Amino acid sequence: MTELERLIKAKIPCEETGIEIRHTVCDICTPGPQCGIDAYIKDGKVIKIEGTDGFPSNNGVLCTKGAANRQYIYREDRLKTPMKRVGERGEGKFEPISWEEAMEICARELNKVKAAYGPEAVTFLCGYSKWFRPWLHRLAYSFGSPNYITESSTCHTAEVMSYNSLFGAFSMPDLRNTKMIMSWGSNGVINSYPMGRAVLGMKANGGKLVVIDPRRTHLAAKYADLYLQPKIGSDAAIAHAMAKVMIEEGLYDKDFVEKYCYGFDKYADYVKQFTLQKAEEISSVPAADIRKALDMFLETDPSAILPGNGLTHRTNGYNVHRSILSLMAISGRFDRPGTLLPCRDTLCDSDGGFESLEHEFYMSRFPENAKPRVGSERFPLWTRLLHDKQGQGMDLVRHMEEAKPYPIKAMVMFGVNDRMYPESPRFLKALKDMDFVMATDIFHTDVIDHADIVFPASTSFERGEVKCYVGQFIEYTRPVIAPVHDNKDDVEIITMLANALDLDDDLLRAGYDKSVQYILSPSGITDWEAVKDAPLPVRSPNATRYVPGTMLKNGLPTPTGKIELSCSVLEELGRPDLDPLPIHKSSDDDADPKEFPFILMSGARIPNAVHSRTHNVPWLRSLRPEPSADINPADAARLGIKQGDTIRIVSQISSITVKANISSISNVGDVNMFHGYKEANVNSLMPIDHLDPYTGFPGYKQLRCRIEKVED
Ligand SMILES: Nc1nc2c(c(=O)[nH]1)N[C@H]1C(S)=C(S)[C@@H](COP(=O)(O)OP(=O)(O)OC[C@H]3O[C@@H](n4cnc5c(=O)[nH]c(N)nc54)[C@H](O)[C@@H]3O)O[C@H]1N2
Ligand SMILES: Nc1nc2c(c(=O)[nH]1)N[C@H]1C(S)=C(S)[C@@H](COP(=O)(O)OP(=O)(O)OC[C@H]3O[C@@H](n4cnc5c(=O)[nH]c(N)nc54)[C@H](O)[C@@H]3O)O[C@H]1N2
Ligand SMILES: [Mo]
Repeated sequence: MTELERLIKAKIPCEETGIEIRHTVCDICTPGPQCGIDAYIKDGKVIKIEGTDGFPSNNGVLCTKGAANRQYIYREDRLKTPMKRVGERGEGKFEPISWEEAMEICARELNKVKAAYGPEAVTFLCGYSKWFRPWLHRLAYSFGSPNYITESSTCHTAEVMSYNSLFGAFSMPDLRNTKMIMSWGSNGVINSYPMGRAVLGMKANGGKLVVIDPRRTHLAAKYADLYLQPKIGSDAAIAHAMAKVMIEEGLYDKDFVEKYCYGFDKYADYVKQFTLQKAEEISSVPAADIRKALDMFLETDPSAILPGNGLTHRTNGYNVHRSILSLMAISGRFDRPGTLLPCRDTLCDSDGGFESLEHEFYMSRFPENAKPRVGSERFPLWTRLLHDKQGQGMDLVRHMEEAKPYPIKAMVMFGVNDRMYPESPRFLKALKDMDFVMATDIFHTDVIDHADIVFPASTSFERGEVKCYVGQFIEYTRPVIAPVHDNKDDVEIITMLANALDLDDDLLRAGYDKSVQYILSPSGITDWEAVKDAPLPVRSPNATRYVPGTMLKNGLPTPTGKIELSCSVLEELGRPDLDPLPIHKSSDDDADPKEFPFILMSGARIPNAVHSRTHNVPWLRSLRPEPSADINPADAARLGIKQGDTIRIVSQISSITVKANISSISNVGDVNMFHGYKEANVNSLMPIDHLDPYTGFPGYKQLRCRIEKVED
């Protein structure tokens, strides 16, 4: 081997090898982390990646998914060119067409639907990807449709609703300054590395950790000072028992409650029935452990509860989440260092340290005299508590099927996968009845097969974009490679569509750089090219840090101006099925417990997958090659199931076949499985109406089922 061949084999970046390092970010995962990547490029191809040293979210490290980016971007199943459907919807027969022709067809068909049924008959829908959302949002409104909907109908928004109803603002525990964390249905070491690192950092500094999770997670087993393993969905009973002790023993913060809380008497009266013994009966957590967790929480100051999204994935999820936040309120742990602090959104759910014009960017285009959004009548609390103003997508399939209160006739979809929805096959079926369907994705999915016009989207390596990070940093990337195929990034696609539709919207039609710089103009940054050139994210001149105590001083942005232990919006709505108090509910489901004795928790995060998008990445798939469900050894022994046996999970509406993974991570009586697999779609088990009536959120983490061994 020559010296040069050796250098190339070792992927050494230098002039002789022609290998260059260019900087980008990972976009496989949730907003917040989006880690810095050094991409090694040779002859226009990515040959290796590393985490960027000094980058705020990852400082040189990449997780399993991030490390697999090279395989992700060069996947065989990528969409390679714009396409037009030639067979039936769902058949997957397409022919390539030019970008211009495809755009013309979209403009013509969307305008046809608008003329025949009104603009609201076109729904603009997007999945998990966040970076292009403000542009899609504005596109919907500029087109005249109020129906902008995202996967947030199942993700983070129920938590936002819970925070908004108590505090009037989304808040986060101040993990860096707290001395004790109660990680309640949250698993940062797998779900969000910056959060996980903060929790472990607190532990390393001598802080205390309580974990409350039905699954014996790595965090619970390895790091918790105290671990409570409740029955799935029993958490409100535990929270209320803690509140009762605090109130009856005078351990709550009386002055704080008097000054800042609304509805305390009603709440105190309600929680009276939850003795520690009753909470033990409901949750199976020993009363003494509940008491011990409470004492650890109260004896350490500051201390904080970190509740997870997963808590809201049940039909009483909003109340479970609120019952936990109420403990922060009555213990006076809000708006001071080390407790809960209100957050700010600069761009796409991340805080860059200043108020941007993002909200203004789309709301200024909100159509006059718009019809009610999808889901807004069925889920009035959703509409009332969200400042963000989008439809609740869990009513979309019903709306498409019934055409009530008005018809939906066309879909404009960006990165949508049916497997995120309960009873997923119904979404595909409803697509078949549309007049027109347009879809973009990076990969060829079942939804793509149901579209009339398809656009191939770019990965974060092939586009430039802005991200914001905790600590008030802004990152602005440039593409590090040319598009791998004839693909374009989502905002380019939106811009082309806005132009093809000839919308009266110069800013949207001007493209990404102009509009993102408008949105971020309050940052005080004027030389954006310098931000793009910077080796690491920069801080804006106008960035400020939130000063704890400001919100309490200025009055809370709730209708009563106080922290609401009883939700005043619900009191005013007066719906008998929506209780203003965070009530506990024992059963979640109308399935017969004798016929369906197990509780299925689907979608607790695993290290090697993000939803549906990574199941086709070979390195990631190799870590857990087959769809599998965790069942407790005691249940497995009772049913005669051995490790690796094939089992059937049966719900009221359907069944799937998977491998059994016998593990004490799952509690007795629980089954736990990840979602998004094409060959075993766990969401096909879930009835479309298995929803929380307050938020519209699906009960992903609590569904009755039974397990059957499949004989070979
Ligand atoms: N059973 C169960 N179901 C769940 C959950 C659960 O816990 N359990 N969790 C829910 C939650 S919280 C969420 S957030 C949803 C997420 O659910 P989805 O939104 O379905 O998430 P993904 O499968 O990651 O992404 C959807 C599609 O976007 C495509 N995509 C990726 N990047 C881009 C891009 O840059 N541009 C475009 N145009 N497309 C892109 C992917 O290829 C994929 O086909 O799932 C929900 N579904
Ligand atoms: N690796 C990976 N990371 C991800 C994602 C991914 O797909 N893969 N998705 C991202 C997205 S979109 C989101 S929304 C977040 C979700 O973030 P989280 O909500 O934090 O994630 P989950 O893993 O769904 O749930 C966290 C924990 O809640 C527990 N839990 C479930 N039901 C109950 C219950 O009834 N009571 C209690 N006490 N605990 C319960 C689960 O066992 C799990 O360990 O993760 C993000 N991070
Ligand atoms: Mo999510």
